[in-house]
Amino acid sequence: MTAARSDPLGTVRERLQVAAEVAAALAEGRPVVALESTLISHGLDYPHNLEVASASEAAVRESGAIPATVAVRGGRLLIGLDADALQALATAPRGTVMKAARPSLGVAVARGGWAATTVSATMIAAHAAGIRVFGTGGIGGVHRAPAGASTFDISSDIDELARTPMAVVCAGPKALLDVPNTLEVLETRGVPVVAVGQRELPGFYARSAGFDAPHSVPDDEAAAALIETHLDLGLGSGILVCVPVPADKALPEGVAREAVERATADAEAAGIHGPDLTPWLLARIAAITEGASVRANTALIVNNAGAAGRIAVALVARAAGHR
Ligand code: PSU
Ligand code: MN
Repeated sequence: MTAARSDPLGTVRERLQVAAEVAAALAEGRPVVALESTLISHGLDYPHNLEVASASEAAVRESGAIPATVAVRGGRLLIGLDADALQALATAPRGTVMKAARPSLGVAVARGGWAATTVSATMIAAHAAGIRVFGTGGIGGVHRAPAGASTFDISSDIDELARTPMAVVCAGPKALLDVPNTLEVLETRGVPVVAVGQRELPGFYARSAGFDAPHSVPDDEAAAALIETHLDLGLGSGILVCVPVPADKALPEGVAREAVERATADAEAAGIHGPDLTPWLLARIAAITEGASVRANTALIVNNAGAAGRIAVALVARAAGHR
């Protein structure tokens, strides 16, 4: 006990409940990919949420890695959900599942019951378990402020990326954010942002945010090489890997922008703030685009899971090559 307490992550580790398959893969140095659960409980509706979660796990397996969906249940941080647990989380009535981020993780653990993990909470749990690659849809960032104003609504995902050394694979900062300001804060906090397969920053619903990413690499293999170097430097920060949404499911630039602007104005008028804002905006954008945003969101989540799997496999192969 004393030894565990001297480790700053000891207390998180003590709360982990790692699925047998995931534990075996980690012990043998095989590739594992963490997946988040807020998109299951707060991002998509049943049965679509379960289909996307299952398809993401399948995409990770197809790449040769083991998926580990992360959530909180009964005061434990689950690393890897079996089919029954995924089903239970996906069908839990709205409002019964907490959204757990770094600031609310203690509350979620103390409360018992189910909590879904955002990017920040998933990073905390996955890193404590020894996982280096995490696939998600979009990260939280700096929200948009009304014209002429500034906002303090900056997701704890940003700070987590600054302090937790792992690769997070996403489709670019969500279009519903203030993307330029999100990039500024990531830069300030020491988080490299790299686009895969193109110079431009992926724009979540659209393939491009309309400007170049800070860095870019040609493919997953090159992404793995960069991740390895970044993590080897021991800087302490994570790295944000941005993969464009599949072309056939992308929303045209103008459609995405218009939907985001309308939804943001509606949220402002409805007085939505705090952790409720991101799920509210996602639902509003889905209504405005008549489901097209959900098709894009689905495609990019599954696509990112596959990319994260290939990157995790490449990282393990590189480590074996150095021995
Ligand atoms: N991207 C999606 N759907 C989601 C989210 C991201 O397509 O549901 C979630 C992620 O879990 C992310 C969180 O970490 O939204 C950010 O919430 P906030 O802005 O409140 O920090
Ligand atoms: Mn917020």
